[in-house]
Amino acid sequence: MKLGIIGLPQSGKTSLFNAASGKAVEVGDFSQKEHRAIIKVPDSRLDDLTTLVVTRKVTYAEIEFLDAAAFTGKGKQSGADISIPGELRLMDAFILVLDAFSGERDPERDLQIITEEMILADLAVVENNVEKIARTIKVTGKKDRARELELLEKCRDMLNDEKLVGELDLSHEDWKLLRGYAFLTQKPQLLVFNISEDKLSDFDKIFEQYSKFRVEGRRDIAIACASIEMELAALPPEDRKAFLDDLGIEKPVIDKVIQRSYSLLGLISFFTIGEPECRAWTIKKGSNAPKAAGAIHTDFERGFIKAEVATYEDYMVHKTLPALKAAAKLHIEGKEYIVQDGDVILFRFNI
Ligand SMILES: Nc1nc2c(ncn2[C@@H]2O[C@H](COP(=O)(O)OP(=O)(O)OP(=O)(O)O)[C@@H](O)[C@H]2O)c(=O)[nH]1
Ligand SMILES: [Mg+2]
Repeated sequence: MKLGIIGLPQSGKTSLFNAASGKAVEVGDFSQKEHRAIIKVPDSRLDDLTTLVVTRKVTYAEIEFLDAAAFTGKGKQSGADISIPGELRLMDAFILVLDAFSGERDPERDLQIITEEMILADLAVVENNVEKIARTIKVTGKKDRARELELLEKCRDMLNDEKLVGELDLSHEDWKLLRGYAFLTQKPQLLVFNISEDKLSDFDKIFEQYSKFRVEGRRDIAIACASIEMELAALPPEDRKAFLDDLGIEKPVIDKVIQRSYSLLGLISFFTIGEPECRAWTIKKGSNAPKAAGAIHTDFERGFIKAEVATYEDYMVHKTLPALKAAAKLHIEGKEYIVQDGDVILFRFNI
């Protein structure tokens, strides 16, 4: 899973990237350089479960972050999508950073500028392909791409109305037909309002102020001070607590940013715990037990027999398999079982 950190120049993208990755890439250098990192998804449940067993290895879920080159807002003048890095089409979702710290920018307006750029870029894709497909249908007389053409025209109408492709209400089948176009305005977004250090105490008020931007399943928001988060990530773990206490924050906000983007992607975690490894595994929400087994190994999916499942909460109460069994908190589940976020699972399979 890949997340693109995007935004206007000097909005704090690289600072946020450093905070999330623990790297120390140069910030404020106007270099427009791209950076990449694999980020561990912080999960206190995995930390807790790990205390119950003697284990050699702890493995967190991971997502890939791309600190992308800035949007310049120049697409509008030129009428082309030159300012949009093509690689952004490969992202599963965006973390969109907005300058709410300098006092020189209006975050709402900046969001508008970025949205307009994305709309223009998507329109260019639509226009190109509408013509192409219409021609193919005309030349070959084959109607099998007629639905795709219809959908592209729907996309065009949306975009011309300055709406996002993601706002279309389409069936799963229809979305599949559009998948290859990788529309920027279809991807889920996490808006990060990057506030200054002295506003941290107004956190709740600011969150409230920007809550109107949230759209269930498509757009979420987070409030962070990227430069503070970056400083925090650079500290040795034993010094972080004092730093946080000083600022009056409970946990690094970056953890929340990562967790929110993870759930925005429609992802959940289940856990396996044991002596060789305690691990969080990533699956799409709604996956059944064999599919979850397949996240570990494809053979596990094919040879799936059953899953022995306990919730994280029950595991923390009863602590061992025999105790869970005795308390009737270990559930035997079959192929139809839909795995839930936080399940601790032992798979039985036959290969
Ligand atoms: N006060 C304050 N300054 C910040 C904050 N976030 C970023 N900055 C400053 O803003 C400048 C730009 O930060 P970067 O993280 O490099 O921003 P960017 O979006 O990566 O910039 P480009 O890659 O050049 O587009 C730096 O001087 C940062 O120190 C913040 O939360 N508070
Ligand atoms: Mg940068």
